[in-house]
Amino acid sequence: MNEQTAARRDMANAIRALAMDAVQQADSGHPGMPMGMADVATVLFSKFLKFDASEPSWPDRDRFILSAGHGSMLLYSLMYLTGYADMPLDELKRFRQLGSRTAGHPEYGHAAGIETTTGPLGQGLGNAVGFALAERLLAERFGREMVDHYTYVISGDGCLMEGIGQEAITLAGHLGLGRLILLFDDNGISIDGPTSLSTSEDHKKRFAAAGWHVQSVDGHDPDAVTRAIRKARNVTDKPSMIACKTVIGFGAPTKAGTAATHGSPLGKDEIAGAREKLGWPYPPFDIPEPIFTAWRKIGARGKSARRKWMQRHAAMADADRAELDRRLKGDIPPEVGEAIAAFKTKVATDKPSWATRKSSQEVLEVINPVLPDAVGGSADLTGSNNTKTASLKPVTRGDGAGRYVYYGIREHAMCAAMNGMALHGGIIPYGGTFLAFTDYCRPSIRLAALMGLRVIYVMTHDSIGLGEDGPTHQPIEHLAALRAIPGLQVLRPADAIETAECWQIALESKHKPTVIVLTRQNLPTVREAGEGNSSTRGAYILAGEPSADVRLIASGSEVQLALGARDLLAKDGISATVVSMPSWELFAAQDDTYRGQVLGPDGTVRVACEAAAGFGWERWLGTRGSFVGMKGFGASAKAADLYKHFGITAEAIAEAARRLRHNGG
Ligand SMILES: Cc1ncc(C[n+]2csc(CCOP(=O)(O)OP(=O)(O)O)c2C)c(N)n1
Repeated sequence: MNEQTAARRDMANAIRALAMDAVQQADSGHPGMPMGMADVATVLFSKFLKFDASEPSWPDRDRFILSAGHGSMLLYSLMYLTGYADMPLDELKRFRQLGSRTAGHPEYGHAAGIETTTGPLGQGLGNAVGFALAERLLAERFGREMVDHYTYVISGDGCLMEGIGQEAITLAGHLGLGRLILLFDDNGISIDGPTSLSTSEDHKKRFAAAGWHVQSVDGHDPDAVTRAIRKARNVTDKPSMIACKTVIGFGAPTKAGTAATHGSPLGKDEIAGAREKLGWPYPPFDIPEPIFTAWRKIGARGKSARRKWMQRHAAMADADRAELDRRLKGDIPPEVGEAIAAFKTKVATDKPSWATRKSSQEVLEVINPVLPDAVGGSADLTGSNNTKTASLKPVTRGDGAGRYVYYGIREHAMCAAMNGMALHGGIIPYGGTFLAFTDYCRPSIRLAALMGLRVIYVMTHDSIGLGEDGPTHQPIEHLAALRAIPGLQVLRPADAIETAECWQIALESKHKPTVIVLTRQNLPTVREAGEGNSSTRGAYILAGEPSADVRLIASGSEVQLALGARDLLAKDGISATVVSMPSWELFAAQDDTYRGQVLGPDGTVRVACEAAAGFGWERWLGTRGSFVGMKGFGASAKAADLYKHFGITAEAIAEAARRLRHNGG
């Protein structure tokens, strides 16, 4: 073995040792994957990855995504060895413990240098498509001088078996994302045992069929891996997949190559045997000086590239530099607020009867020209979600100047890619499908909420009001299910003015994802433009006096029904106040006094109405409340017939109020 080979082997063994020792100390975790991929990762970091460990957020760094998030010790070891300030050795020793930066799976925000949260298999691969797409779009705008980086992603069999994997692979292939390089940990093992138990797929053929450049190497031959990555980088018009044949738990004397190394500590004897087999006689967590120094050198290797980038940044034209900086900071230009205010004034005069999906499009028509950060799209429902505006050209394989992504029927990958774009920075992604199909988006929406990302979901056809498509398409429990996700804003506007306000809230929420819930059917304008943005408080009094003894609370398309019920009650001499509640989360964040003013004191008769499941509404109803809504699935019919059939009417709301008043004395 020559000197260079020996040094590389030692560097990879440092990763192996840290992974097995940290997992052993924590008495839980996954040593097999880091031990298997240590050689590949050593080649990637030492020869190719452009990064500077002292500046983890440098915008033009290459991105390294560990989609196989259970192998978190691979990432943590690399971060420690290369010198990330947030990853001292102590953090490795506290792997998986409360308050450490080394959670079981990598968590975005826990340590600078973790690019995304991974663990739910396939998500990282979907994110990587978004990262690579963002890179391409920004390079088109700001030039290769300023935006010139690769996205590397490590996926295992799990990521490739997951359905989201297929969506992500075909989307990346279709768009020809040449700077996306996937290193497949081709070890043939998952939790249950050999992958032959559950799959006989030829991944290489599958990737090739999706338009990827495909190679296959021995993942323990650093020279072969080097050649393959070099080749992949030179393929500019296709994403690249390198199937790296590896042995899971490489070095473990009896367990290597078996599922026993996947997700449990190796045990003291096996670790002692591995130390011997690998030629690593050092104590746990001890990295000998020359090996440590070699790794630290790699961590500093990107410094000169970063300095040169800083010089180019300083030399940019002032306006371009200001724009790049603004976009990377994620600030919204003031023109957006002005455009929204002007829109509200106009619709307050015109009082259109638009579906809120149409209102959303009209809002986007005024926002998109002044917000170049916005990149829209839809999962093959562009004409239904109304997500495309006149100024947006499609993003295509040959043209990165577009700002509209035809995601195809790939809801899950769309949402995962949007997470990647938001994480990359410089882009504000929004994308649409039907509200019922948030079920297909939910895993990525949940991660956007966990990470605190500004991703905007345009979810139309939001109730039985969509009509004849019937129960499969009519969301029932979806509002409740989305409202149950911590940190997610669910906004359901009642008319064009609230729709504009909801868009403003979504755009100004730098660290929160937002679902904007919109109707297919037309709705009257129920609001005046007013001062400021009333929707930011989540709920507000739309009509009536705070002193009235009945509160009628509704969101979206049912606000008009509450207004109708108020008129009916007035005929009986009962005064009622209508509360429009576009957002539970924003209302819950108000102080008690405000919430008390809007809902009235406890004991107030409150009737809530939403053409959806009532699950959770008791939160706002108090001791004398009732809910008018759906009790089961919908049906296929005209919207007006369905509202009558399911008893979601102004009459039903008024009747519920009368009954509560009567019962309560
Ligand atoms: C969506 C999802 N389903 C299931 C799991 C549980 N899980 C974690 S790792 C794993 C097996 C992954 O196999 P592979 O990618 O081959 O990893 P390796 O065994 O090579 O480490 C499973 C099923 C998960 N993390 N995410």
